[in-house]
Amino acid sequence: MFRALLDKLKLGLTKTRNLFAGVAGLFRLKGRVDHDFLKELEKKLYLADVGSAATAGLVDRMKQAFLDKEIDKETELFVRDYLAGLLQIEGGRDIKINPDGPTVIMIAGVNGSGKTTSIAKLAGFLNRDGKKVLVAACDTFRAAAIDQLVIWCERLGVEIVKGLPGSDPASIAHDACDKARAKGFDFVIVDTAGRLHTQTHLMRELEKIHRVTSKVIPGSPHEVLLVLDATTGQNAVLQAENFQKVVHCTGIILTKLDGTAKGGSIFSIKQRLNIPVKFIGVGEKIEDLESFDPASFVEALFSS
Ligand SMILES: Nc1nc2c(ncn2[C@@H]2O[C@H](COP(=O)(O)OP(=O)(O)O)[C@@H](O)[C@H]2O)c(=O)[nH]1
Ligand SMILES: [Mg+2]
Repeated sequence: MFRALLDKLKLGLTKTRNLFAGVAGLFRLKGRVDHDFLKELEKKLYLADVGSAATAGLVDRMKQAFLDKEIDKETELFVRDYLAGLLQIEGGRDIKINPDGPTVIMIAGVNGSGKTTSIAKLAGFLNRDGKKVLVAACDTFRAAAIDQLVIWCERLGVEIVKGLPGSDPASIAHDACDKARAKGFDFVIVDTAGRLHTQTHLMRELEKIHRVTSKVIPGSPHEVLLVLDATTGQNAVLQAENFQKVVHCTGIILTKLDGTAKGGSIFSIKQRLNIPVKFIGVGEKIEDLESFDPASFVEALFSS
């Protein structure tokens, strides 16, 4: 991994790194992998929010492979590889691309999780890569949500399809997909509301947007990315399980990792939901979105 990228990731993960320094520190000790060491490892992983199932699994494997052996580089590498392995999913980080036309990415998540900011970051990311991006402002529930997206798009020089506050989100999604197909856009990114009158209402609306896009562009949305706020820790898992019941989410954008020491909860989120984390948010600026790579993530947590 490029030094500059690793340094940026380390900076974004400062708070979580402070906790993982406790884990990494154990491997700087002289001695053997004995029961005290394993107990201490278990405690430190637990404190780092890795979650009980992942922690128990790791400590157990460590015991089988290294009991009574010297604590050295190899034991540390084992832990790093194990943790990175927990986050690995085949083809995990790639966006599924539509070979026959625009790729539709639908963004879901509760209010305040960072959907709109992540859309701006993602649009910027794709735009810099030379892709033609169209944004659909389908969070029509709050006028401010539309304005926020308009401002981002102006700044980025990215086109947006929007309607009046309170208008039907599915019809905006429809218009955006239509336009993208007709004008040869590479991507359509669809913003959605995070809260309506009721949970049922919200979920029905998401289903409807989903249905409408697939009618205009068959096979779409190609990705449904669920935005989860890392600062909420285990609560994020519950939110995700609720969303999964209605729309099949294909990936996660885990935001606000810069603002929390709970970054270790990524391990239990991934284990419980078994959907890949595709992007992580490490700040409020447009460039603070990273394509997620398990090995680099773990390296950033462990390296001094
Ligand atoms: N520190 C930090 N703040 C973020 C990040 N992503 C989003 N935010 C902030 O979280 C707040 C809510 O974001 P917004 O995109 O409006 O959430 P939405 O309601 O889901 O659309 C805003 O103040 C954002 O600046 C991140 O990765 N790091
Ligand atoms: Mg929003």
